Amino acid sequence: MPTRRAVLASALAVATVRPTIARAQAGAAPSSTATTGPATVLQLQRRSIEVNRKPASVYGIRQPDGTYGITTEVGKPFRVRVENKIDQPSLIHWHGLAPPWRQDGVPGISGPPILPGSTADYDFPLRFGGTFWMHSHEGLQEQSLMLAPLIIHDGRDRADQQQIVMMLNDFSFTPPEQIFEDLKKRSGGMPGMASGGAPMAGMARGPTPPDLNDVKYDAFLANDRTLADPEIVKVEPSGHVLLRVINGSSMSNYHLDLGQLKGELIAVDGVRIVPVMARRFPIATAQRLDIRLAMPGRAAAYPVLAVLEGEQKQTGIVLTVGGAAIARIPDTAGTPSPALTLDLERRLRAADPLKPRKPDRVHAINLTGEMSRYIWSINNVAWNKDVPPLPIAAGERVELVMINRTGMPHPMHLHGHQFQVVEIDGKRFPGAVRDTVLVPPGRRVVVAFDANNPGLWAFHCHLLYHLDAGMFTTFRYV
Ligand SMILES: [Cu+2]
Repeated sequence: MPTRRAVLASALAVATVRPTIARAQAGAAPSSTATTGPATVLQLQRRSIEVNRKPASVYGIRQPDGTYGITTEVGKPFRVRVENKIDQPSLIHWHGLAPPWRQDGVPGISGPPILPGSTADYDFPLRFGGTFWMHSHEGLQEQSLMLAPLIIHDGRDRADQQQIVMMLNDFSFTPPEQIFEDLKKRSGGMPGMASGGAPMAGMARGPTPPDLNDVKYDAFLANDRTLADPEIVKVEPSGHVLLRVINGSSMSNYHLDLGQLKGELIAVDGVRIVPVMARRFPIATAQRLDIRLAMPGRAAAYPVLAVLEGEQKQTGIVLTVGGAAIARIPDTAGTPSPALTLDLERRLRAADPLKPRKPDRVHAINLTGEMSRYIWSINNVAWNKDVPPLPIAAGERVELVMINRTGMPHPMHLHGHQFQVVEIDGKRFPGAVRDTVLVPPGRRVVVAFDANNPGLWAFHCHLLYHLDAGMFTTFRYV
């Protein structure tokens, strides 16, 4: 009898010899081409944008008509053909969706990369709506903007509501491979960075300020633009806006600043919460915020800014009512922003929480690292292909107890499932259901999820260079 592991291993082996097709697995509802029409084509491309008045060669994910990413509807199948038009292998992850595992888009985990000139097909049902995104999980391509919005409309969308997508990115003219090399080289003796990886004795919280932003970027982009030439969006006087903010940055957390506007946060990571009103919201790497805005009737320009955590750098878009003049907005804020905290996270309540249940399995997830060599790890193991998956079993309620024993915050992302934040620093509460949660230095965050999507799933820090340096592991169940 083959073991479960052997069966899965052979499934992976099959995937490697059929390099271009990711097929729907058991669990995906069959789709009918007669009723759904042809697949949406997404092309992985090179393109050029202008940053700080200089041309920059980046990647993009576009449909043949130029549309970035996908906007679709809940209940429809996700029928997509990805065409690799770049000169490198690539594979696209549907961040926040729950596809069959072989269609999850993580090279070596869910399937092989798509070779240059090849295609891969995807087909699975969309069971929930919200604000999601897609990005390459191959190498460091995400840093070069191999990413796009993935919006799924559902009953939350109002006919009288203008939808605005705001994609945040960090940008460097230095190639990502060079950035990574520099991080590894300079972490050794750099003062102020030494605390980054050393496992802390106990839960030191306080005297040592956290290390933030270990990459110095040339620019921060909102919808590919800086504040020198921001995107201007016309909105109706007294109109209703649904702002979908996606933090597609590789390494950057922000405070979203609505300025004079007050926002009603209705969803995080695409999932409904009990609404929260505020003017400022934290957004960690890979997270999303859905914010309803009731626009004033008065003609004016309303900047929506994202201020880099711990810094003055900012980016943003401008909403204009009634053709108001738009003043130049500086790309630095007046004062440095604080580090992101869990103050909002612990106030969030899921609109549709998990059914209360004792966990069948609890995994201790220590977030660990060694800053002197720029090695990041989970339970002191830096990821490599020989690391065995963490065991769980189908049908279980699983809890992950994450404790950050490093000096840097880590936005932790689970593939293929949505989890609920159920505890922060020892206090239980029915928090937000989401797919990425920030674990600041020294803090303990517990999430719960139901093992209802069998396969081999990635779980990792979403800071690109931390992920690449080893803060990555997997879960497996059949
Ligand atoms: Cu990290």
